[in-house]
Amino acid sequence: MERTFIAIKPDGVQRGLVSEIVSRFERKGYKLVAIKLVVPSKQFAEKHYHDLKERPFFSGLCDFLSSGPVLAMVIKSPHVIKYGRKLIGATDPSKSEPGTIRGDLAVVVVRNIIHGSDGPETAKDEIALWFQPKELVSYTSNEEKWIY
Ligand code: RTP
Repeated sequence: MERTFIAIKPDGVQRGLVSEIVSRFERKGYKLVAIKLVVPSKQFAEKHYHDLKERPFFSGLCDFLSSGPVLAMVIKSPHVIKYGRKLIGATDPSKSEPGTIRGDLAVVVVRNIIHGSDGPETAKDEIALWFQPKELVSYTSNEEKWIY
């Protein structure tokens, strides 16, 4: 069983896409472990994107992430890290396949509406950055035996 961190960025929240995006993960069979709306500080955004600090767009990206509410969530399922990113689609929405979240709902890379952890280590670090352990809810639903 894997857990991954997903964030709907300020553009996705402002455009009213929260329910559309969350429902795509729920319909797939992924289980919600934690979910909250937060406005991250720029310093927090810099921590989240620390791997990109040498990139020319780093400051603008952190300004954007901290510009409004972000829907932060943790979802769990077998294969959720890699396959969740497939559902999200390529970073640049002009190259994302139709049927993916970015392919269907976004147009340009700087407004690509969603983030998903890119590997097991990143998922662990990002979950720990955004959530306290007590915010991660553990439960079993009857539906699970019909999904995996
Ligand atoms: P994310 O972390 O948000 O899921 O995106 P990603 O792994 O698909 O892409 P990454 O290369 O880690 O880039 C992080 C975010 O930076 C923004 N970006 N802006 N101005 C630009 O050329 C540019 N390139 C990337 C995007 O918001 C991307 O999601």
